[in-house]
Amino acid sequence: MTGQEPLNKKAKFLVVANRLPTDLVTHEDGTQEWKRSPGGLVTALEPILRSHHGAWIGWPGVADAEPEPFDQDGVTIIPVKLSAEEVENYYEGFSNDTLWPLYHNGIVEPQYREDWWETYKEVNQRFAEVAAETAAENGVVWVNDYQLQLVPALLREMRPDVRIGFFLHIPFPPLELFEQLPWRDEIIDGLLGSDLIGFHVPGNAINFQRLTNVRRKHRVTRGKMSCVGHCGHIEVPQKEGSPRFVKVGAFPISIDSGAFDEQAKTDEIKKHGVELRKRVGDPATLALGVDRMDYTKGIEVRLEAIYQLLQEGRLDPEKFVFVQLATPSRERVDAYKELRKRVEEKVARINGEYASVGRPVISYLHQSAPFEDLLGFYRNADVMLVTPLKDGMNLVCKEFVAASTDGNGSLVLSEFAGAARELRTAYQCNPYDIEGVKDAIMHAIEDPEEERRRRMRALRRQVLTHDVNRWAKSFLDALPEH
Ligand code: ADQ
Repeated sequence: MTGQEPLNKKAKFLVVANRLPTDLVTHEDGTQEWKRSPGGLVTALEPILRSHHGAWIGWPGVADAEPEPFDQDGVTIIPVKLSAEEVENYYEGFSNDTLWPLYHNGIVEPQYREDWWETYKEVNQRFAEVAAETAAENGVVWVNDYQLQLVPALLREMRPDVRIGFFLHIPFPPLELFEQLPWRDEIIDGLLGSDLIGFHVPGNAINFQRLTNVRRKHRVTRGKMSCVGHCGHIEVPQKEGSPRFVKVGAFPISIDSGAFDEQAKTDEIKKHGVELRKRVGDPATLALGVDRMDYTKGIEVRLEAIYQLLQEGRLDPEKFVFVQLATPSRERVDAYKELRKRVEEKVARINGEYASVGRPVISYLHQSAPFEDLLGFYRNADVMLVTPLKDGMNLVCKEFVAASTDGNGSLVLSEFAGAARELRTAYQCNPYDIEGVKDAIMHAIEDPEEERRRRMRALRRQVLTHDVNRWAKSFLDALPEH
C-alpha cells in the first residue's frame, strides 16, 4: 500500500460515512492500492477537514480488509472493517434492500429481516465507537446517510461533549410509510442523538418532525413550510434536567459547479464532445441519460416515453439518438438484477424495431463513464432526461446544467427529484404520467431556441450560485453550540 503515514492526532472535525473518500483496490497480482474517489462531498469537506486536522471514518469498500489509519493530503483516513457477512447483511441487506426502498416510497417492496437489523446495529455500534475514540474534546462529528442512523445516539452516549450533525442524502418518507419499519422507534431515537438533522428539502424535515411528534410525543416547533436552512426543532425530554433541543432543517446539496463550468468550457472538452456526438451518428437531436442503474432513477420511464414517441412518429429515428450511461450498482441485490434485465430488454426492443445497421437509436452502456466523456456529453447533449420516481436531490441534473456552457441544452426533470424545488425552469414532469413525460420531452426538443436558452440561463444562475461549498457551510453554520 502507498501514501501512508501513521495517525497521531485526535480530530476536531470528523466525517463519518459508510464509504471512505478513497477506495482500496485489489489488483490481479494481489497487491492493493488506495484510489481516491473524489465526489462532491469530499470536494466540499476537504478544506474544512484539512484546516481542522480532520478525519474521515468509513468502510474501504473491500470485505475483511483491515488497513491501518493513515494520512492522505492532510486528512486522516480511518478505515472500518466489515466482514463479508456484514457487507451482505448491513450494506446490501438492511441498507439497500430495507431502508433504500422504504425511504423511496416503497417503489419496490422493502424486505424486513431480523438478522439484517441485528448486523445493522452491530456495524453502527462499531462506527460510533471509532468516532468516539477519534473525536477531540468538544469536536464536531458529521454523520452521513441512511446506513448510519443509529450512530448519533450511540456516539452521544459515549461522548456527550461532541457536537453531532447528521445529514440524510436520500428522501425521508411520510409517517404512514415509515411506520411499516419494525424497528421504527430505534431509528428515530438513533437520529435524535444529533444536535442537527439535515435533509435535502423541507418536506423531508417536516415528515421527520411529524413522525417524532406522533410516535414519540415530542414537542416540535416548525419554521415556515418553505424554509431552507433551519426549519424548526424537536424537544427531546431527558431522564434528568431540562429537555434537549434537536434542530431540523433543509440543506439542498449541490456540486462543485464552478469546477464543472470551468472544465466543460475548455477546448479539449468541446472537441471531445463533438467527437462523441459524431460517434453516435451526429443526430439532429442527442438526448442523454446518466444514472446509477437504480430502480429509483426512472430509466424505464424515459425508455417507454421514447418508445411511444417513436411509435407515434413524433420522434424520427433517423434524426434522434438517446445515449444512456448507466453505472453498475448493487449488483448482488435481486431488485437491481431484475431492473437491469428489464432495461436491457427494452433497449433491445427499441433498437430492434427502430435502429438501422450500425446506427442504434439507443446507445446504452452499463459502465462507469470516464469524467471527460461525462463532461463531453453534458456539454453537447440537446436534451438531458432526468426522470426519477423518487430522488433525494439528484446531482446529475445539476452537473448537466453546470456543464452546459453553451447555454443551449434543455433539462427534462421529474417533479420527484429534490432538485425540482430549485430548478424551476426545467421541463418538469410527473414520471408516473407517461403522456406528461412525452410532452415534456417534445417541448424540450421543439420549443423555440430563445425559450430553451432563457430556461437554461435561469438554471445556470441557480446552480452556479448554489454550490456544494455553500451547502456544507450552511449545514455547519446551523450546527448549534453546546
Ligand atoms: P445517487 O443516488 O448516487 O446519490 P446522484 O445524486 O445523481 O445519485 O449522483 C450520482 C453521481 O454518480 C453523479 O455525480 C454522476 O456524475 C455519477 N454517475 C452516474 N452515472 C454515471 C456513469 N454512468 N458514469 C460515471 N458517473 C456516473 C445519492 C442520492 C441523491 C443525492 C446524492 C447526494 O440518491 O438523491 O443527490 O446522494 O446527496
